[in-house]
Amino acid sequence: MDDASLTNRPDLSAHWMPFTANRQFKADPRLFVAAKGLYYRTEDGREVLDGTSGLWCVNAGHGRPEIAEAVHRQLLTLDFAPSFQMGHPIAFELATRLAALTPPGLDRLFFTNSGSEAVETALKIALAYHRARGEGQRTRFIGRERAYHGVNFGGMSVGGLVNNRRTFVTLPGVDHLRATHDPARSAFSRGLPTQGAEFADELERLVALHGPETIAAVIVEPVAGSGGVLPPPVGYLERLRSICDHHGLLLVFDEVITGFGRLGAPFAAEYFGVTPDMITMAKGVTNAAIPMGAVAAKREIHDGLMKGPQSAIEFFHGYTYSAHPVACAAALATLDIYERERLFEHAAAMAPVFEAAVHGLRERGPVVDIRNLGLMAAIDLAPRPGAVGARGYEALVRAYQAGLLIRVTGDTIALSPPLPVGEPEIADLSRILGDVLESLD
Ligand code: PXG
Ligand code: PLP
Repeated sequence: MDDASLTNRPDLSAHWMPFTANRQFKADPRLFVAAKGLYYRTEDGREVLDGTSGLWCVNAGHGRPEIAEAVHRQLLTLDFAPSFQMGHPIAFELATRLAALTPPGLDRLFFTNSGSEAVETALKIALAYHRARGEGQRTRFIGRERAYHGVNFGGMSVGGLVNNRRTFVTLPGVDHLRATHDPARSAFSRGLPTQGAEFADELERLVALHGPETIAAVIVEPVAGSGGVLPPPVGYLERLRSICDHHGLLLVFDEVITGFGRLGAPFAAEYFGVTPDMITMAKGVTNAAIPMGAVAAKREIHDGLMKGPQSAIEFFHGYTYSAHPVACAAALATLDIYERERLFEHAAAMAPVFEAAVHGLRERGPVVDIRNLGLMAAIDLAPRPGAVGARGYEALVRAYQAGLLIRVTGDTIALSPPLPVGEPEIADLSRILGDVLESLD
């Protein structure tokens, strides 16, 4: 760090940083000042390979001029239009484009500004839909342990990460399936674990416990992301689908991370060939250039709410910035890039290279498990006795210093490079990370 960059550094005290060890960070900050393609630039002028697509969101790589130009144009054409009782054309255009990308049948889109808001919206749609069908007693939700569904009260409640829950009250009437991770049988699985489809049968147990007629929806990430990249066992999602069908429960796939090519398909639903009733999405929809999220709902769900007099507002829900014109413009430009550059196909082609690279790190340090699917992977480190998370944090700092951005929660390293990643960058990523892992004591 040279002195000039230090004197340029702003005062760090007022910004209360999200999900950050604020005091530790501010004592030794890591600031990015620019980004292009697969690389960030730090305030001291170093290039850092983006091994995480920012926060699993910059799927097309950084600094895309097409998106910047679309945003600029839109701001000067129509910066904002009221979202309630007024409309603007590209919101409809974007909904139609997204409906063509989601699985057949899920062709009604409700826009939000984040994944957290998409989750709240999906839960509320489930309640409203059942109520409109005369099953208003279906108010319970089933989530899963180790799930992340954002930070608002609904998503936190169906989520299963203890640190997100322990300080706050959660909604009543929520139960959880067990997480599918089963290291005793499935450590170092490549792709889907072959064991564990029967974990889905817990849903039958919860249904029997609460009564099927009391449950509105089941929400799962097709591949748990924040909880540590936990691919579902072979057959698990299919089994959840059939239990939901049998008891009239809606199945929601939270695809905030798995959507937009992360698995080499538009959505995980297509990748797995399992069709949920709703999909929540965010992040990659705009390549993270402008915040946006959405819920794709089955047409029957939407149509089930289109009742009553024409003048009635059918669903009492929405955000000031639902379908914000600038976010819509960014999303349309992003979808164009995905299509033109065939980025989902490219991600599918790179997935085996990525799998081989990450599993090649098994002997390079205190590694106890490695999991992967598509362009997402996690490496579990053995916690240092008495200091859970210390090795993980050291790995983050050393990788950053060595020119690689990784994501760490506790002692789990997560990797999710931008979809245009090629063999040379995958090789760099595994070389740098291998050295970092070996340096850990
Ligand atoms: N659902 C899922 C499945 C997510 O992964 C959200 C909802 C919430 O989205 P917003 O846009 O409100 O953050 C997410 C977000 C990480 C990490 O490193 C993951 C997320 C966000 C920030 C960090 O694991 N996932
Ligand atoms: N709080 C107040 C006082 C508001 O007026 C509004 C919106 O009008 C909100 C919260 C919700 O904000 P948003 O629609 O951006 O989610």
